[in-house]
Amino acid sequence: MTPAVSADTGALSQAQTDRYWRDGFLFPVPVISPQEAAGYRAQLEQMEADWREADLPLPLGNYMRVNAQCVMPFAHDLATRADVLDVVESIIGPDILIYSAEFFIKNAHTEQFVSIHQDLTYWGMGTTSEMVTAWIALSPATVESGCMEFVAGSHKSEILPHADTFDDRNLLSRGQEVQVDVPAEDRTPIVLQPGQMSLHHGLTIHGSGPNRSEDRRIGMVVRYISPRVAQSEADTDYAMIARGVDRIGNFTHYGAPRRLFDPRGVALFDEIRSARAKAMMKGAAKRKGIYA
Ligand SMILES: O=C(O)CCC(=O)C(=O)O
Repeated sequence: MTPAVSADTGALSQAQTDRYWRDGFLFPVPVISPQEAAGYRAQLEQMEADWREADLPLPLGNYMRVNAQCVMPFAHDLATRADVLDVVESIIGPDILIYSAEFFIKNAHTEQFVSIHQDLTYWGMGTTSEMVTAWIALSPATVESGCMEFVAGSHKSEILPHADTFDDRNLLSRGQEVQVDVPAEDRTPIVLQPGQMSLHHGLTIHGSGPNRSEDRRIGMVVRYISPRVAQSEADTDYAMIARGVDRIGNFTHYGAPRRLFDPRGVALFDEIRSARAKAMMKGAAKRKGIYA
């Protein structure tokens, strides 16, 4: 079990960062209290109740699944908390951009899953190590509820061949699956309690199974990048400054949403979605799901 982050600075210890770079992931890292996690979950579920039937340009699930930081103030708030950013800074340095905040939710007793994949496959960012994903648990992520599984050391490989499945139960944009066999003994279950997070590298092979538990499995996933990351597939790309400065200018920046689904945020969401579709759907035989 990974010890708590250092009490004085909030940064990871040298042993923890060494472990991240050795394995391609690190967990559990406690970042917020279980009570705070329950508070974010309550805001999320209130939003779902209030906006599920609302007249939004896209289904509510699209706004939850990517770029929630554009339209949901509570998602922006959690993604920019100092306790989270202090940890992220230990991996990618003091200048931190939010690329996307995403809710990966599996309802109780459902068949939804995430096929094993490497995140960077369709991001148009090459094999950069200057991005890290934080997966923050807002409910228990256990083997029973379908927690993620990581393959230690797999971040040291290149981007491996993936095949699209477009399976409706798959939470990924194109149901992409890495074309390698991963024996069960090579998979580490990433068990997290509410308020804990895991970190993973963009090349780490990972996936997750169905939720067989009585509760929803809710993770808020934040993709953080350094300003040095560059987009090479999409014509333009966007990111939000969470900490520090961007002296490079590879991304168009934008501000925090003022309220849930304010029109400016909704328009921005669609602008980003359209721009990224070129990279995210590159080579896909069909357009389906988030980037359709
Ligand atoms: O939440 C999951 O089960 C998978 C999430 C995932 O693929 C990711 O965070 O990159």
